[in-house]
Amino acid sequence: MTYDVQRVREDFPILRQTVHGRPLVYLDNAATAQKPQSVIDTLVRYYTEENANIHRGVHLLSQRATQEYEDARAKVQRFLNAASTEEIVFVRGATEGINLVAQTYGRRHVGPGDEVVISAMEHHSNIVPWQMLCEEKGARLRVVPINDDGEILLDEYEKLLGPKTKFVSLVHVSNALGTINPVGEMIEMAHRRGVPVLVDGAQSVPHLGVDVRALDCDFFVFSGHKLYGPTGIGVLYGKRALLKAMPPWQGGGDMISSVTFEKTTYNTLPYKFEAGTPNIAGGIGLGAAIDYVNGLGVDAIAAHEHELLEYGTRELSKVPGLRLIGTARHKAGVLSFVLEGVHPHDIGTILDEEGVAIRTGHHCVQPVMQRFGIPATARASLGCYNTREEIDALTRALDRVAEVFG
Ligand code: 7TS
Repeated sequence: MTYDVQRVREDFPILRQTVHGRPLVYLDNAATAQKPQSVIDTLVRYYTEENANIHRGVHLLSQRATQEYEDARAKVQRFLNAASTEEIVFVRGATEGINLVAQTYGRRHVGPGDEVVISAMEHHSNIVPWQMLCEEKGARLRVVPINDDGEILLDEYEKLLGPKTKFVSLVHVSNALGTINPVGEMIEMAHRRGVPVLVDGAQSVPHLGVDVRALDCDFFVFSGHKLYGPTGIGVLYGKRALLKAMPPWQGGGDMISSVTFEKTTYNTLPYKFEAGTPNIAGGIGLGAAIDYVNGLGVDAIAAHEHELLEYGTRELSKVPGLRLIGTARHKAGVLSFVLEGVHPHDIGTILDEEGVAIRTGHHCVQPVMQRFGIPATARASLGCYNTREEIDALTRALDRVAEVFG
């Protein structure tokens, strides 16, 4: 079956609008993706017909809301190929998932003189929580370097893994460079030394098929809003045995099994990590987003985006003075670039006037910018609804930038 991108576009009502009098060309999917009508309808239906708190009511609405929320958890479990719904913890997003692991597993297992290993292309959300932990514990953060194409140096990684290594946390797909990291191999290398690994899948889940059991990662996090779902909902996957042994993080309702002033016992998995009323609509909306993505087929989306990435790479390379940042052999749909003599923010502003939405700045990866000796990049990032014509609109708009600054 061929991928009918025009059909896909019809599912996204926001794409019908014009911006500054021009058709919207949305190329900021790494920041957040747009929502299909089915996800929007699910949220409206939930609030119109079902809204109630979950896991507590005997009344019909509460039972329905609980059922839908738990159905969504099962969809996530199947989507990631996790062994059980006990391994799927709903959180606010990738950021909260990483903080949860750092503050529970990390605090328990990382001590003075120990080391936590990350890569040089981590998003700030996979740097700062580990830095905070290391500071608190007197431990050391070690960083695997990358080459000029934006690829991890595996032999350097190997050298960093040692008896002091207590944890490894790696980004699957870089948001700034597009690099797809060989996380399967890197997990195997860590496991040979008995070190657990967290994979930050914020940018991989929307663009590649992810199988947490095939990867054998110990933890995996992603955000719903980059997967065509709502904001404020995300997932922490953890292997059951690890989650079970971990202390809870936040205390409150729903995460307990019984409370007295003397002693509290905790709820079973995954509820032990879900204190307080969660983002119920968000969870249900994420379930609808997963249905949507499954309907298109993750492999079909990946193939479409890959074709666009290759086209975009060719077309952008023809733009005078343009330098692509992130030229790894294995890449997902991210085109980061700088233009000689033009600040990325000026590129962003002129592109916006042409209706082209991209992101400019450091993309929450300041160390990557330092590594490449640049203050910022302009970044076009692809989604399931982008087209070749939109890449052409981007290059045309870049010609306008050249006119203004030429
Ligand atoms: N990890 C990676 C690789 C990311 O790209 C992001 C967000 C996060 C973690 C954090 O996700 P959150 O949903 O918890 O905020 N990346 C971007 C971006 O590239 N532009 O805006 C947000």
